[in-house]
Amino acid sequence: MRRISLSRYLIEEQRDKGRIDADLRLLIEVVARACKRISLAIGKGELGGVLGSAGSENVQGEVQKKLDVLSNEILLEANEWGGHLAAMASEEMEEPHPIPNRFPKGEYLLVFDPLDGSSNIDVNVSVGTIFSVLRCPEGCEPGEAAFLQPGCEQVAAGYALYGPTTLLALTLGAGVALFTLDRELGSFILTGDKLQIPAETQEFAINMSNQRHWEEPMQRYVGDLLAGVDGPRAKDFNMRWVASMVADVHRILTRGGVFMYPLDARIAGQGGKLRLLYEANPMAFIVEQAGGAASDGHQRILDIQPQRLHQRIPVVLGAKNEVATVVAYHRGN
Ligand code: P6P
Repeated sequence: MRRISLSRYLIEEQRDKGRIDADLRLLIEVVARACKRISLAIGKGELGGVLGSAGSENVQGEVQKKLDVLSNEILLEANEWGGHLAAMASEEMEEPHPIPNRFPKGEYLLVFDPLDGSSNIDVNVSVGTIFSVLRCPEGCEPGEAAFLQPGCEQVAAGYALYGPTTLLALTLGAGVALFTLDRELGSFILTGDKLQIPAETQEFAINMSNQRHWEEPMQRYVGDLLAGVDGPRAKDFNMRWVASMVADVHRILTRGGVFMYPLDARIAGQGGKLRLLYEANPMAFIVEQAGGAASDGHQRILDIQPQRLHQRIPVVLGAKNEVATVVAYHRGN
């Protein structure tokens, strides 16, 4: 593996492969730099005075952590002056964030979850930033409607994982690359490329405490997993649940598995728990680019036409054959 920097990787994608233009290269570099700042803030923990609640709620009605607010501000400030964006949207803001008139505007839309899994911060468990890049439709005002594009329209997606090391996973539509932050250099260095998720797995990720609320097909599917080698699946399964989507998805990208946040009776009225535009879509793009699959239990996530900026959906993603099995259970096969 050539240990090249993210900057060199992006230059090669632009100059040698013509896969991205200068504005998209700048966008990814700016987001990566913002993630480095977020990583630094998280790393200080209590010493940085950034733990605990911000004393406010976000558009989702969730209590905001100080780091949710700080991470959101870091991403907004980093991205508004470069001239590469038409607008931004975030889990933490009800409406899209327009580019201030004092700055030039570009053709890209950036939508992100600035700090996913933030309930884990105060207990020092990995959290992450998830981002998705779309093109602003020609002649379209960069308001909410501009963002309501199916996930198959994404031109790039990625996540930063703030764990024992800070990692950046990135897809530009031709495979998934992985970068590790070299804290001495302050650069993301390529440490993985063309990542692949095995089609089969014996490891699933779900919050089992919600079991009694799931729809019948999911109850039956997970029940058969738990029955192990004596059950209809005729093999034993292991379970993991970090409750940080970035950490769970990264494990799947690294060693396989299937991740599920299904509908349940508590949240059926909301359409699910995870958000389509800045959690499900970017992760689905990454997972499919690594040979996996991503469904809402019935259809491909990347084909879903969003109706609202903060729309929620059920999510099943990871090992292609295991996702197909979950869909088959939902179809009653
Ligand atoms: P639960 C974090 O809040 C998140 O949005 C995802 O990162 C994670 O997979 C899920 O919710 C965890 O939900 O209900 O298990 O706490």
